[in-house]
Amino acid sequence: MGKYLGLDSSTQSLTGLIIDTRTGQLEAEVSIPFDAHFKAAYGIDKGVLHLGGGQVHSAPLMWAEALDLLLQTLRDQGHDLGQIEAIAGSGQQHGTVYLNETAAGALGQLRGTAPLRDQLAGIFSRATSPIWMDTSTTAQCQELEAGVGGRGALLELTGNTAFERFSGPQIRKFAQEDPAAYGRTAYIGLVSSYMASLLAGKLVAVDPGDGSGTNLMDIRSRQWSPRALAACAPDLDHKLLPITPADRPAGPLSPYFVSRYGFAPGCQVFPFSGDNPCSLIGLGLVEPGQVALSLGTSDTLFACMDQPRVSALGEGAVFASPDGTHYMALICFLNGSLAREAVRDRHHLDWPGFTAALRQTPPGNQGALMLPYFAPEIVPRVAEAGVVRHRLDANNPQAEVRAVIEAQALSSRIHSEWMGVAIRSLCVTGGASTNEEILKIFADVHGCPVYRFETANAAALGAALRAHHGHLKASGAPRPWKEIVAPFAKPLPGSTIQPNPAATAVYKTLIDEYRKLEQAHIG
Ligand code: XUL
Repeated sequence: MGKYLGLDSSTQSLTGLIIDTRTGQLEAEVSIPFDAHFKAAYGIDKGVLHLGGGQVHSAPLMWAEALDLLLQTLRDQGHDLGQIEAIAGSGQQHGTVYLNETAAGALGQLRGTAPLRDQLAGIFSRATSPIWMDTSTTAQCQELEAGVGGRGALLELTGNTAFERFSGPQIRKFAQEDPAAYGRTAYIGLVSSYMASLLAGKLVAVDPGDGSGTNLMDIRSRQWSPRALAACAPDLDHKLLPITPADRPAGPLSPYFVSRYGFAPGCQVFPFSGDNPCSLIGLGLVEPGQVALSLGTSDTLFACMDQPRVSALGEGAVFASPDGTHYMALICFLNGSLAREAVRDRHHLDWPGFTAALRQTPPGNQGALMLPYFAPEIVPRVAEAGVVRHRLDANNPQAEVRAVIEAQALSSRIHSEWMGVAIRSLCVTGGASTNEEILKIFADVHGCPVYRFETANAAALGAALRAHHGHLKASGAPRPWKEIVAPFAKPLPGSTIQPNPAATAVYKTLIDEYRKLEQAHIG
């Protein structure tokens, strides 16, 4: 025993990860890529359906089929699912699932003799689910903000201004455009609550972490806001599944999974959360001031906050942490690898050449600065691409390389100030995190230790850790989060870089110069 399963229902795949908490090891990690199995049957491309006009949907029945396939694969690989004590999961955030009045009954009567697909095809009042890539709801965002008293009011109430991808605007659009189907909808849930419902064989509530991605949840009370629901769509308070604490067991696993895959009858199901809130746990960020930065195409910063602070400028999303007490901030800097690669290519460098340039140049770059907007930027909001150089020679490859990395580090510092959290440690993941010279600059600019973390799937790991934490608590032997995450979310050995005080002092002055430069160019 001591084994837990974490599932991650993401845009392009469903992943299952089993942890063995007695050994501190990952026992299994299996992914079902949707395109490889369901492309023809569901007409998807990279997991999604492009329906025109910015509408991007996916197919909830496909996610159910993927669940069967994933569990069968784990079994075929020889994993004894009977040893799993509890399951929790993560879902791509914001996506909504629309069920008719037969759903609760169908979920409760699942028989192990036929696949989920055959038994659940009739439960949807809308065959497809709008997901986070959908950008078609600008009008509904404005209407929702106006309906609760303005942009600032929605921000204060829910922790976020209205975003096109968030569930509230998506639900409103459906109610407006297809009132008949909306009328036939008995239950609205999220990707996360839908996947948990399949497992529990009954409708499972939404957790506050994913509830925060709807524009409909009061971020302080962690309950639906009647004001936001009323402004969103008719009768929504009756249709939307309730919110439940993430660590309250949803119930035992449906007998369907017991008979079909050999799970133990007592295996518990916990509410699923969003993929980002689960990643917060999977990265070990369970104390305020712990921050992670994923260096990918875009750079994404995750932070654990003690309070639901918001950015007046809309520079990040705020979600409740599924740890039950804290909050998470998510800030996306669009010009991540995009900008690093643009500089590398502009100067015909390879990565070793890029790294050498960082080694050959001093912290502070002798006052040379760059605003690295190679593409329009999300944080800070910059509508049009345009690189700004200040005391920077565009023909000097070394200075250019240092300028782009310093800009990214300074920007991550300046635009996370609204969190009101002193950053104590920075965990860096993603492609560029293997570059020690880049990490040194982030350590010096933030004045805190930086360490590397390697994760195939932080969301699925976070889900498995949530199952462990919830199971111990439900068994009357709770353990602090810090102890739960420690064996699995640890720095790569030897990867920790301490800040250099002399360089940190240089950056202290440069932060204000960079801020002034930004303000001069983007107001
Ligand atoms: C977060 C967001 C995405 C989705 C899909 O706000 O839209 O990260 O959660 O992963």
